[in-house]
Amino acid sequence: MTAIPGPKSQAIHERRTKVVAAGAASGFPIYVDHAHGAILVDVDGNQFIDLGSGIGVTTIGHTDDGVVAAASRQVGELTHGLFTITPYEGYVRVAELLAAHTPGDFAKKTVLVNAGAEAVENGVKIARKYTGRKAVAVLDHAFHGRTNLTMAMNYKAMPYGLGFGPFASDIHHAPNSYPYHDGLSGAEAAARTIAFLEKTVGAEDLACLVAEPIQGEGGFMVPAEGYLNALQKWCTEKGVVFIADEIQSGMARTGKYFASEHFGLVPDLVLSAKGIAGGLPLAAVTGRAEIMDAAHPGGLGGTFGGNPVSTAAAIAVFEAIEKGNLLGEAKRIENTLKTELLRLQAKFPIIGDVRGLGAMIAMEFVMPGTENSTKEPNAAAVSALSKHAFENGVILLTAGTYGNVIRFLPSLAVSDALILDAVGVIEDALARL
Ligand code: PLZ
Repeated sequence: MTAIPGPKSQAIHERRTKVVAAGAASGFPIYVDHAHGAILVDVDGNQFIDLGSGIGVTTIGHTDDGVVAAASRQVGELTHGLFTITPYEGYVRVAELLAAHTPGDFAKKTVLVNAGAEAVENGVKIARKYTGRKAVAVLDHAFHGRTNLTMAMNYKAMPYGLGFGPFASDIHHAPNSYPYHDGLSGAEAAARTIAFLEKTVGAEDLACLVAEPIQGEGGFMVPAEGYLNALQKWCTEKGVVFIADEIQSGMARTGKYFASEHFGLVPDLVLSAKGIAGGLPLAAVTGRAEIMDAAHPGGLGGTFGGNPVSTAAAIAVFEAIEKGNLLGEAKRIENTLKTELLRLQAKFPIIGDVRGLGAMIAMEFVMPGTENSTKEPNAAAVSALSKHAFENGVILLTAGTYGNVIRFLPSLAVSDALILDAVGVIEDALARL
């Protein structure tokens, strides 16, 4: 409708620069008016194909009819109860749904909180109380949040941590599995991780290992086969709580309720957030009843955790996944998108790797070489591609420790036609580049 950004977006942007903290910077200078399915409409009437879903939040689509109806009904009935004071059924129902859909056939319990970082915090808290141990292990290239503890758990200092310390102590960063770069088998990569933890921490001191089954901000690394299983086995033998951070990879995103299922993993605790409530803030720690119940009554809580409107929306999300066969839709998206991206990779050698599962797919960009491409990160290509896509109506997110990954997190409501439309824009951008 207008040049991007349009005049109305520009006017809001001008006001924003005076009153919004610089730290809360935005990736794109358009202001969204409304959205539905996989389409965002800005205040100037421009439409964008949204391949990011607000970093994997509107997994079942923007303003899904079921979520809108459930949340709207709930707003008129009860907006706040504070579950730990005067409880309500929605919280219990979400805990039942999480117990049913997280991996593992054993008694499970849940605590609901507001956001992903708070779920990570609570997972660690519970693991420490259960084990009586203090140390926490994470993997290289991880992202776990922006609170003090979770900043210490992130791999990347800039922009997440730099200057914001001192950080929580006793956090140990172990090497991960990154098949495109390390070339290690799952067993070899796991032996390296375990050797590191045994040497530098000692299993006896470790309360938990927190791992993203497919790393999100780090660049959608799918670990080598058997890697996570070997880590879980080691954790079980050593009494270390294995926590799967499924905040980005969970809730049907990869074609299973939780990405752990692709690997046959049964984590002790599973962390959910992002897609769980269709855009409303909600997060959860779900896991083995005996571990969850280690936290004493009154030891877990928070004013807004498990808000009634968010829990009503979450129940509608679980219904939508079942009714719309969204696990199947994630596989459809994987087929369409991966086929197209592999075609682009064959044409443009700066696409070093195409990887991911379901609607969590990425391309890693590398520098051209004289004969073959190198594996050196090419962040410039990623910024140029993302900029061109944006100016041509496609919201594309970047990722990766070196900023050289384009990640696709479309809603499961995105049609093949929209995917192909967006790929056309990407192909055009790559040809120009
Ligand atoms: N764990 C695996 O992906 C959030 C970060 C957005 P919150 N990822 C998006 C940003 O710029 O801060 C995330 C994640 C994984 C934890 C978190 C943290 O979740 O809901 O953002 O706190």
